[in-house]
Amino acid sequence: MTQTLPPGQHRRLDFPRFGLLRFAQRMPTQAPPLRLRVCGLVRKELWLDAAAWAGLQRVTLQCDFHCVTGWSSAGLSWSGVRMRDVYQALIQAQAEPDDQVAYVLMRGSDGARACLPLADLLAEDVLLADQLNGQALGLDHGAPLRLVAPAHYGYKSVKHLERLEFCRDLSRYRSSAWRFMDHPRARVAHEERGRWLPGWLLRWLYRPLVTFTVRRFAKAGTADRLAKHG
Ligand SMILES: Nc1nc2c(c(=O)[nH]1)N[C@H]1C(S)=C(S)[C@@H](COP(=O)(O)O)O[C@H]1N2
Ligand SMILES: [Mo]
Repeated sequence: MTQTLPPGQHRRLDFPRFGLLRFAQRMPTQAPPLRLRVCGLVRKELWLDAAAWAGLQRVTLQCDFHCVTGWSSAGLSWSGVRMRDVYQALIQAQAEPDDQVAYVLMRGSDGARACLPLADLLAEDVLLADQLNGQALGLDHGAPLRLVAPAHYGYKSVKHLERLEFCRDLSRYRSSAWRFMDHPRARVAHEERGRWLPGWLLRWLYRPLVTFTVRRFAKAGTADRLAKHG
């Protein structure tokens, strides 16, 4: 947890459900059992479930969360397993990714997509999280499993994670958002909000959308729960 925020971020006291507007309505109705497909440039496809990483060390990580639109939530506590451990203990051993793999494409069960360089995914602070602030992860924040990559803008931290596709490059990747909004790395410290346009401009363009988006996501989440669970 940091005292000062990265460039262009302002603090929120809550941690709102958030994303591109079209995903507001697509929250899964029930968390399916955790099942993560590992595919792409691998010798053997793999489906990982909770039993598969039962032997891995569980970790809890305190960090701030930074959305590309400019809001940050401080001091969240995520628990799960390190992506690095999953990669080294399970994926390398059982799926045998090709030596040329440089990127990983991620997909959530609501259809949201993101990519990151493999090297970024293997950083010490990248988790596959199933708990937030000591509680099982709720549907609003990505149950049953989400990525948490605190050094990158929130759009890389895919919720309801169901697929990791290993690739040589980004030629097969279609981003969820317009391309100018999607930076291949999106490092917060470098203000890599998107491509082609400078960070300060994107920040200024996004800012008016935040309140509206937070309301839409909150409303869709609540309506969904009421419809499904009475
Ligand atoms: N599957 C999925 N993952 C997603 C999103 C989404 O809409 N769907 N939104 C992204 C964005 S833009 C942000 S800021 C964070 C928000 O996480 P939260 O809803 O848990 O606050 O999730 C990211 N991961
Ligand atoms: Mo975001």
